[in-house]
Amino acid sequence: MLLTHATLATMTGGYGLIPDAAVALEGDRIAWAGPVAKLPAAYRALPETDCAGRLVTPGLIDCHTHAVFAGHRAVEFELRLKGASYEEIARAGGGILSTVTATRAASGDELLARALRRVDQLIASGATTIEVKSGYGLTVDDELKMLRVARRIGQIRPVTVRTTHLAAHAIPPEYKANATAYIAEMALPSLRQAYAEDLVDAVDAFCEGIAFSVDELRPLFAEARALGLPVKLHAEQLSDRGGAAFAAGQGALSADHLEYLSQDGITAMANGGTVAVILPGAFYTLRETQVPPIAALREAGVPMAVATDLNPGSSPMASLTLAMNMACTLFRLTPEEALLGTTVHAARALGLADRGRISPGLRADLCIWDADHPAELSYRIGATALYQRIYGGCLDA
Ligand code: DI6
Ligand code: FE
Repeated sequence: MLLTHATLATMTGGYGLIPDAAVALEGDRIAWAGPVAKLPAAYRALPETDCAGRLVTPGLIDCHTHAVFAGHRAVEFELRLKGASYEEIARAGGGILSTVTATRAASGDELLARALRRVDQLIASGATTIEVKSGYGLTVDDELKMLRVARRIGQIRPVTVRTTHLAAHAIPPEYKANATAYIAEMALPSLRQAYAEDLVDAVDAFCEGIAFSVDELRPLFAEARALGLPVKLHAEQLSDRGGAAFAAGQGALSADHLEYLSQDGITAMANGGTVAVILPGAFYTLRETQVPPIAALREAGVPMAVATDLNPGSSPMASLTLAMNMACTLFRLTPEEALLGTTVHAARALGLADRGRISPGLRADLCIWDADHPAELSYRIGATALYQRIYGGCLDA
């Protein structure tokens, strides 16, 4: 396939804009990209799609979602608006644990049907790669059930799914407050079994006062390392627990949320090459007031990714372009940083070297937008400017 007359944002060195560009695709790979006037003769006979000046970007990447779950938490939304905090609701047995109850009761087929509705919204916002976490099962069988559903999504929809084991998301009531026993008796065995069934691409945990401490998570990250799986961490979302520095010290792909990140945490992330995943949907939903230290992250050269955190509690949002809008308006990312955050840096946060830019040899995952400047993707509020999507070299039907 040959795209012509595109306004191309290659995302190499910032936007990497090329006006009146062509992109040649061979199979599921990009073969060539550059000005139409310089298109090599070898590609001129390919079947042509005229983009008529429209913006073409890499397919977007949502590197942090909890897209598989049952039920909803609208009642908690009401409680928070009456003054209850996310932490108070969690400590009273609601929050994540109420979604655990609903998810345990649901069959794999039910979970899949519900997840597909959300994933279709992500796809409609331009996603071609998404990450999906477990973490609402909290038994071996229910965590595996979630991961199997996540894998099936990638088999039946034109989207790459990267799965993340998140058994260390909350402590279920059967373990009361015994985090150490929960990690030893449930999180580690479920990780080993998920690995044995090839259901897991990475390991995540929630490091927080209402969840797990750094010390409680050490055995889990040690097991991940033994299995050769990369780690990442929900860190410094509601308080500074030293999670980001711990994760960076373990070579983590990313530390995510980061509203309460310290300068020590920033330095550790810069040294560790750990991506900062910014999740403005959770900040917005929880009416958080402490903004992540964006200027200091930028100053330290820490790459910033932007994701939806799609989940029923803190971020019921299924649009990557809305996440980009919020990252700009709430956190003052530039629109260029926001787009780098859902392409180049999101790919890095997933450990994927074969996507996120438009460059020969990379996957032919592209979005054609009803837009002529890349800042438009961040500027509109919740609009779907997607015109056509190309996944693995194929235009969506
Ligand atoms: N932090 C979050 O924002 C999500 N998970 C986490 O560790 C929220 C998950 C939920 O509230 O259901
Ligand atoms: Fe999350």
